[in-house]
Amino acid sequence: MSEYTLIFLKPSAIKRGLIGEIITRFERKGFEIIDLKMMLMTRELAEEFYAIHKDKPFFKDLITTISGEKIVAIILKGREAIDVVRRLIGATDPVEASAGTIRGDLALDITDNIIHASDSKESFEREVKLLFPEFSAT
Ligand code: FUP
Repeated sequence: MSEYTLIFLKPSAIKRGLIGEIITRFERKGFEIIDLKMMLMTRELAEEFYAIHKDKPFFKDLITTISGEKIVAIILKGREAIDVVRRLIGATDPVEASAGTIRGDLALDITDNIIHASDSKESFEREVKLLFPEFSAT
C-alpha cells in the first residue's frame, strides 16, 4: 500500500555536502518527493520533536547537535514507505548499520547519525504536524 513518511537530514549532512547524495538514494529507489524544505530547527522544535527521549541520557547532546541549525525536511510517498525508508537509512547506531544503508555508508556518530525517518504511522502523523503543519494527505 502506498503511504507517506517523513525524513529530515540533520545539520551535519548539510554541512558535509550530502544533501544530493542522500536524496538521490530515495529517488532512485522510486519514492516520490511530496514536499521538501530547508528550515531552522529551533531548540523548542527539537525538544518537542524528540520529547519521547527527554529522560534519556543522550537527550541533551541530541538537542544540542541539531538546535539552531538548518535541516532539510522531506515528505516521501511510496509502497510501504515507512518500513522501506527505515531499512534504507539503517540502524540508529551507524556502527551497527549495514553497509549499503545511509547510516552504514555515511555516518559514524550515534547521536549525530545524519538522518531521521518516522518509525511508524503514528510517528509520521505526529512529526508531519510539527515540520509540515500545512500537509494533508491526498
Ligand atoms: P532513530 O529512530 O533510528 O533515529 O532512533 P531513536 O528514535 O531511538 O533515537 C533518536 C535519536 O537519538 C537518534 F537519532 C540518535 C539519538 N540516540 C543516541 O544518541 N543514543 C542512543 O543510544 C539512541 C539514540
